Amino acid sequence: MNTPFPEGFLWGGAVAANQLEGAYNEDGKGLSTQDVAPQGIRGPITEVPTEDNMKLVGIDFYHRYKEDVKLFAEMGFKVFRTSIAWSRIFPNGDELEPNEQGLQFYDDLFDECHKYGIEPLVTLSHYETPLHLSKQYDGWVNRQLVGFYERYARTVFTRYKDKVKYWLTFNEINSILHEPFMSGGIYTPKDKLSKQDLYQAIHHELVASATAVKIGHKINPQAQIGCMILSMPTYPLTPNPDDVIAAMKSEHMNYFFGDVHARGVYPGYMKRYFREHGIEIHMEPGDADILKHTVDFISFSYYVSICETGDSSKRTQEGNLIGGAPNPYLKASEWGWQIDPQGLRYVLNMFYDRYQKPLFIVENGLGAKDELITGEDGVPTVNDDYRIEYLNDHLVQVGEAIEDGVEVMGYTSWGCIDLVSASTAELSKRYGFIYVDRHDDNTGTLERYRKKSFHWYKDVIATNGQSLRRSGQ
Ligand code: BGP
Repeated sequence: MNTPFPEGFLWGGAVAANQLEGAYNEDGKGLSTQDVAPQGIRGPITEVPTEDNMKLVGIDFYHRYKEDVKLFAEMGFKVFRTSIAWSRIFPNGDELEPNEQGLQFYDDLFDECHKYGIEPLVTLSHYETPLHLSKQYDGWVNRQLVGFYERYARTVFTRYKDKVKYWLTFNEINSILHEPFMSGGIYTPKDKLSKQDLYQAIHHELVASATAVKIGHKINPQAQIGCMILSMPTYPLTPNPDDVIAAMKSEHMNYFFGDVHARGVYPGYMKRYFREHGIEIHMEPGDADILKHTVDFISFSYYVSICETGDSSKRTQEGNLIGGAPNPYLKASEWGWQIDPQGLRYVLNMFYDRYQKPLFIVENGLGAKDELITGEDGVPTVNDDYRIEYLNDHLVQVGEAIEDGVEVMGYTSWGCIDLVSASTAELSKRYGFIYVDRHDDNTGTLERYRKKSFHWYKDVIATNGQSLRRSGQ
């Protein structure tokens, strides 16, 4: 077949527990940081869960996963990325014994995937620290979190040894720089959090991540354990060297996380940053050795690229968590995220040049408003040509990167079934191939319907990418 995608390429889709499972207080689950964040990342948090929090119900995946996995199988998924809700396994996070009902749920889910030959790809921590760890310990600022996370990781690695081969340690680990509560469970408000505490928290996560790699390999030598980075290629706004250096510095802030995960040491530019900002990372004996347990592969999300400039008055763009200056050559989504398919080829090359490790694109997609219509067969559907175009153009660029020699393990498009948005907590920001009848005012039947993109993606997978259309074709 005339396709750049290698045989065995892992096609699939991605979700996160807190954005679709619902059942936030069932079967012994404890509260997580998401259960008190009804308005998404930047909104205020509440004392207790409130009814307007769409995530409490999600799309009721907890009770409907069999129907959903069947639909994924119909599309031909080879892999399904989801996360384990830490607070289902350790409701408060600091218990000594896990919650059996929580463990059983994921046993059943992974069995269901295997029934159809779908390999689970599991994120240990996807924006949902147990709330107790956040409130009582201030999240990852506290060194004790390393031990709690280790116990959790050991528990699930052991339990799912024969069911899960691919693991990710922290979702978009670098997002803690911008969203310390959601990403790092840090309860101290962002404007009161010192750089010292922030970078100490990051150190704890990096140590925890490397510890997970170490124990994961011990428990199952076949396990493939990766880090997960929010990628955002940064272009200089102009050829002005000030802009070029500003772009380089911005890239460093994100590469820092990949560098430690892939090379096992702190890079020189971060040591300089620490010196210049009066930050002293407290390292315990053994930390430097632990960090040497580097990841098997690098995974990342990709939605947008940004521009950087030395002139801070030009930095206005709203992007996926990280701002920047708008790129005059690119169009944006309805939520202002600039669309740049070639940026994906670029970032794949950059990561591969830097690390020479296999790469996995574990998030990419278009959040858009969909209109449910009656299809020719009388069944409701969505004509989401805009989503097809977005995904097609990005996948063509993945093919280009593979032609460039980049080793790409797979691609899981974000929100393969409609779910609650992380940044805005809306359901109307839809990414799925499968439409879910649920709305921002909490109404809806929760019925599932195949969109046009469902059939399109099925074809892409069946032909291993041969059906993708390059522009002009
Ligand atoms: C990433 C998160 C996901 C996801 C995605 C889309 O940052 O890892 O959890 O939600 O972005 O973002 P949003 O849901 O805000 O549109």
